[in-house]
Amino acid sequence: MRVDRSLLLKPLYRRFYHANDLRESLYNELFGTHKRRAKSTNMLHTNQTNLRFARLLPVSCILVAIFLSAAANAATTTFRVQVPASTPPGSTVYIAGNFQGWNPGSPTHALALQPDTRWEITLTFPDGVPIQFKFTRGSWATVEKGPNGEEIANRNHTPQGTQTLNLIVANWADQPPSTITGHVESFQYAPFLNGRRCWVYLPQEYSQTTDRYPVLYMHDGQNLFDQFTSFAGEWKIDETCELLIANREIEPIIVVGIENSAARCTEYTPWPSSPPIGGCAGGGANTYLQAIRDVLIPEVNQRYRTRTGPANTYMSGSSLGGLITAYAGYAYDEVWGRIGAVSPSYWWANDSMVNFASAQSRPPFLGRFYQDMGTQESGFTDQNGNGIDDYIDDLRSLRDVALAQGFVTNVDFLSVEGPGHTHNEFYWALRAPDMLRFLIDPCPPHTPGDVNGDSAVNGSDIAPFIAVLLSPPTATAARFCTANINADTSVNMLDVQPFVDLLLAE
Ligand SMILES: [Ca+2]
Ligand SMILES: [Ca+2]
Ligand SMILES: [Ca+2]
Ligand SMILES: [Ca+2]
Repeated sequence: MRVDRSLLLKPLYRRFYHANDLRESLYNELFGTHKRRAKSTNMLHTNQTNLRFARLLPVSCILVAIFLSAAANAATTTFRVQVPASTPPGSTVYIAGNFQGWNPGSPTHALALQPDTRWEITLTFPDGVPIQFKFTRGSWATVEKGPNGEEIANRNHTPQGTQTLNLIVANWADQPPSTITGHVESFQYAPFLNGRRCWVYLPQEYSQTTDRYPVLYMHDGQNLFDQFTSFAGEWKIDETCELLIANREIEPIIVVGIENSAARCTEYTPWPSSPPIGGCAGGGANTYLQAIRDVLIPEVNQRYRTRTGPANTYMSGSSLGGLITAYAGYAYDEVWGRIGAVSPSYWWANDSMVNFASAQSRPPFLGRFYQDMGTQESGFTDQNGNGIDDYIDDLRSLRDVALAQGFVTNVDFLSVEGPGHTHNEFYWALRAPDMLRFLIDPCPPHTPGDVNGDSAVNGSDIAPFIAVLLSPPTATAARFCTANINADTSVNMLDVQPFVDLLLAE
């Protein structure tokens, strides 16, 4: 029970200050027996100041006791709650429990959204009395659920003293379960496109290292990781990255997925279309790409341990997001040095992309260029009557431009035609592993044998080399790669002699 000390003490203090004989007043208020004893001895003590203090002493003790008992009976618990990334914007999170009649939407039990995206409330309870509770978004139809969307038991807690609970809501009852795998978070940076939400995939090892990682920027961010937020299923970029990184097929990367908006068509198109298509006149890509370059990328480099520059900054997207990706590779190669254009809308504005690319020479910083297309993007369309699907015609046109510019297939260029593939996330997810394998190397740039990463190969690398040798699956990518001297797929005894050779050569 919450004890308001000021209410208890207020009448005492009032009497303390206004009674003619404060001691008598306090004794009268608190102890009838003391009062009688005090009165019977009053004559003896009238002029003895030291004894007046002696009589005041028990009063002080009582006041202290009141303070202490009030403190001992109340416990304060702060609930810090992480909610699913798919929680609808504008939601309010509530705590409902047996301490407030299980009201799922009590305004006095609404949590407050914190700058770090956690929700927080501090409540006072009787000390040591167990409570039960759950979190809601205002009703039992929006109560929290388990990791697979299942019913969960009430949460239990015994408040004692001052505590902070860090809790995670896995799902909400009114939403399908999230399909996020691994570590995916989101942020909104107000200066970037009015706080456009960006989703960020971080590799498993990120929290255990001080290493820096390349960054893949992707469009249609809400479709990459989670079926809940997606328009028509997810790309499974999170699942694919987890698998390829675990298999050491690609080095760990950071993926930043930029959400699309109602202005998607405008933002993703480099040229106006005449006439407008589906109400979209197009032509906003430069503004959008420059916002990423000038506002988002510096912010991402602040927030995360990134490797920077075109050799470490990549882009991918599909459909119109594939069009703008190819455009970025040709128009902003000094920013994005590797690109993956998936089912790109090269047809936009009368095949302007092919004309734009062919009018220039190879972009000097465009280190890798991947493009793909399904052979059945929109059924089979052959308006030019050459017997080949027109989307494939477009793909091959840009392929021929790239090869003529000096790109070499399987070295720095790859053009993939997906047999029977149509225009949707299912097939983009299917092709994503090969795109990532082509764009992302298995190892970060490294010096074989420099396992501790101090730019020299010497005796100080022996202990870390042995550590990786004894437990290669747990090694970070950087250590695994520097210890894998013979550059095969594992760190084992075959790497020992080459390691010794490197040490002796120094
Ligand atoms: Ca996923
Ligand atoms: Ca054709
Ligand atoms: Ca070293
Ligand atoms: Ca090896």
